[in-house]
Amino acid sequence: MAEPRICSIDGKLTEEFAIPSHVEEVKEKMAAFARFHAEAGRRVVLITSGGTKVPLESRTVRFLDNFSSGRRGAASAEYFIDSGYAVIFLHRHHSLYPYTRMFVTINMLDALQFMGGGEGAAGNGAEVVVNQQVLPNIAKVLKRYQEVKDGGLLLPIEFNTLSEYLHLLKAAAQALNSIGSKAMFYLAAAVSDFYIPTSEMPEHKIQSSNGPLQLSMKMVPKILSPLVKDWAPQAFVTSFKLETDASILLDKARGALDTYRHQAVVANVLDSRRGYVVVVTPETQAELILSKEDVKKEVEIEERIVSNLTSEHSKFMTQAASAK
Ligand code: 9Z3
Repeated sequence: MAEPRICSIDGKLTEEFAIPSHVEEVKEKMAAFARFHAEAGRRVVLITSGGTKVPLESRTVRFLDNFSSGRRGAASAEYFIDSGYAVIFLHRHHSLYPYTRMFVTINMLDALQFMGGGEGAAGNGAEVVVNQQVLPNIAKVLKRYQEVKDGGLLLPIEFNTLSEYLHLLKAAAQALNSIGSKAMFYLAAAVSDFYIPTSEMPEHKIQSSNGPLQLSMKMVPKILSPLVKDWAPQAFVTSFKLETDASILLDKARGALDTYRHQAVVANVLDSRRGYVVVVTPETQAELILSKEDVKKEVEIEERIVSNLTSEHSKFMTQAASAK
């Protein structure tokens, strides 16, 4: 019998990528979050962050992953919130997280001091104090984190596998569609271009006794296309373009804008990504560079990226309003 033809990306997503059981519940949460903040006059940005995990076996022992730490997404979330946005943070489980990102390399037990007291051998109720030399800026960061939490300005959503990422991004796009041009997408996650469909994946651990492993992987559908055309057509969409060869970067970024007809591409090279990016729009090209002085003052490039994009977003919203 002939294989059923899967014509659309929607069809492909449903057929080839397992749908996470909680996707509808998460979609409702994201829609309520977007409606609430839009009614309060806030813009909402959906940030994707971190790498994706592509399993090689259905009872997964091995998988393909990539370098992304999630720092770009986590830092940007903080700057978007500082600029008045509410943030949906769609991030890879255990990748860097806004506010806590500054402390992940610190051993928590080195940062705390046991002061005695408490009851019994377990010391329940004992006094424990924070060593602020080990956790620099902890008071300032904690204060800000609590304000953000109390204000309900950050909605974290986790993904782990490529399938979860794809379905949750689709759900997010549909959830944000109702707030029109107030929505921004900031697609900083490093998403795999290749995968093994469930139907072709071995169930059990691949045996090394069978000799060297040859993998044949399919292309992951270009999700930017339906996102821009169908799921959230009124939103401001920023994608990221990563290369290791700087000489092809800008052509690739322009190519993406021509193909998908979205609003902006942040172009970056792997090794220089913390200090240099180019924000490309159909009409403009802005080079953002951190000077030595900036680095000394611990300025982060995400602050510049967010500042550039929020003003592009403002122009976009004004144009959308005047076109009505
Ligand atoms: C990026 O280019 C991000 O800036 C980084 C940030 C992943 C480099 P970190 O997480 O790094 O702070 O360690 N993201 C998009 C990468 C990507 O896979 N882009 C695709 C491409 O270039 C298109 S969506 O083809």
